Amino acid sequence: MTNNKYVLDFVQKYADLLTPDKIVWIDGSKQQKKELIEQAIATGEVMKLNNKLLPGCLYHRTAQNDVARVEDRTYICTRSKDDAGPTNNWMDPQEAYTKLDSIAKGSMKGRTMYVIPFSMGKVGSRFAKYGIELSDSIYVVLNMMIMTRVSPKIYDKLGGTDNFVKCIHAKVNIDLENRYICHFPEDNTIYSINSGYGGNVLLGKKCLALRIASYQGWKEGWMAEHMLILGIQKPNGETKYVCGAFPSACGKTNLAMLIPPETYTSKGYKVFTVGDDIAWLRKGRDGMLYAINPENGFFGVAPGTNVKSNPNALESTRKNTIFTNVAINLKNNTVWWEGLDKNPPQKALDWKGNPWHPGMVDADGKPVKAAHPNSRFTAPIQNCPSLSPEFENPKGVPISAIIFGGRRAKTAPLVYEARDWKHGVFVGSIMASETTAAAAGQVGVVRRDPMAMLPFCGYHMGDYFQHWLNMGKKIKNKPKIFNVNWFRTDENGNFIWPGFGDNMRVLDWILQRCEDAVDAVESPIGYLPKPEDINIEGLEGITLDTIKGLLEVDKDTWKQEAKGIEEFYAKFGYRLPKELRKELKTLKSNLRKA
Ligand code: OXD
Ligand code: MN
Repeated sequence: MTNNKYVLDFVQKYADLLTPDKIVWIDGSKQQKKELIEQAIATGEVMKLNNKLLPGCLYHRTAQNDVARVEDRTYICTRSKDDAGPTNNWMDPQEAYTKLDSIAKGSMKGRTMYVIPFSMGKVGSRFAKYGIELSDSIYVVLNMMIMTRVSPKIYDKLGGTDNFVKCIHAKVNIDLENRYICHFPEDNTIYSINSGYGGNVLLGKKCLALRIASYQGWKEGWMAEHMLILGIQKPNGETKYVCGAFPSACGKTNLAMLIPPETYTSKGYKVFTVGDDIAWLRKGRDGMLYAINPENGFFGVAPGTNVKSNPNALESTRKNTIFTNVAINLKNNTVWWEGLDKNPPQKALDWKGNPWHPGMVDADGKPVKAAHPNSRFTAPIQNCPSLSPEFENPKGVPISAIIFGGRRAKTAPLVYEARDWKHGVFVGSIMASETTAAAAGQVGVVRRDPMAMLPFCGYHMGDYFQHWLNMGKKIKNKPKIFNVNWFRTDENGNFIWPGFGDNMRVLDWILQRCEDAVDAVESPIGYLPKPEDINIEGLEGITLDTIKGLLEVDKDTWKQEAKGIEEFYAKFGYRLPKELRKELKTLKSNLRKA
């Protein structure tokens, strides 16, 4: 497959350690894929679904102790502990290699090791980064073939160099106590053991495209961000692009695939999806910031996805998709999950493989879920009806606005604009979400999640903030930066803003601000819309007064917020950029004066 010495040495080194019975080099061909699917069906690793209703779709169940990313077992292994920073778990690289090697040693005996060459970003583009993942899971191979560009062309592109991320995945025995997801940014290496769940094992995604790439971007002058990318085509045919960073489970996939309300579609507006989870950003020759989505598929949360909440996502899953930990409808061998429709299957298997029926309760009388709340679909991006025609553009798309957002019941208004790039970096750095009643534990606990990168930044977050500030100095035509909050609640705890497609109304204001087409009002936290500038035409139950309420900035709440920010910032010590300290001072003084 290749003569590249570095690739051959890498494969040999781990073959010697893990001792697989066989090594299979993945060539990206249809024939090989077909054979792998047949093998995985024969062993029960995957199941075929109804080929008429869900052509080419497969089903997989993970181990019950292995259903989500494990942040507490995820490490950044830099030589100096300080370089991983206060927001990451750290392990000494030598200690980590030795520990993981000793756990994984010999674990592929009786198994096959697959060698998966993949690219994040279009092969050959200036954005692209290459990786080679070794894995003993056909499920991983099949998922990587959807989520990334798997191709032996990557060996040609390497041209004899070691310019690839070494990714090692060994299932071992899916032992939670010995599960480790380790990143070695200084060695361009990822090492994941004892898991078979997506985010821990599809190493191109969170591990490479965010943790390792954020470090590479820092060193090389670009950015890897936990952001969706969408395009808004205006009635005159012009398309403007926006990136948005939101913590996990805040609706990024829904926003990326938004269908505008009638009042916009009737005028000719259209929204295009470029990406739903990750953006890589680089300065373009024209001084604008350009973004690509380095992925090639969606690894989306199934529950709650339905024809109303996200028809584009649902449509994306109707063919050649892998479903993980959803329920099986035994009547027709299709899939179901909570929130798909109001017709749960009368006879089903739940995500654990147990018989399930509607209304089922456990021994404590609690409802039994058919699908795991974090059950997923892995869908090819080309299936998405709203996919942007620019998705494959190797140059990326020019970004007009960056949006940050979180889940705040009271603090943040529906939308506000940062005064400038520096202030925008501050706004991103103070991003936070509150725990909701739906989650176990206390309600309203604030979790700071700067730029939605808390679990994904591969180096010291203070240096990361500085990198953002430095990028601002390099980009001549900087995107404007905004913060949105779809989750403000009324006195009964109900969401006030309808969200989903109606978020287009907020995007509309944002675009108008980018084009200097509308005024704004100064406030202690940044620029706010004039309430009448948020289009509420055709929106039932929302009046100008509702919008006024949604845009309110309560001084006392924000004084509390400033205290929380100060405490959070204290973690970063001398590595917190002085510009951000200054922004916090400005916020406090604005609140005093207001
Ligand atoms: C994801 C996440 O799976 O952010 O995208 O957790
Ligand atoms: Mn994500």
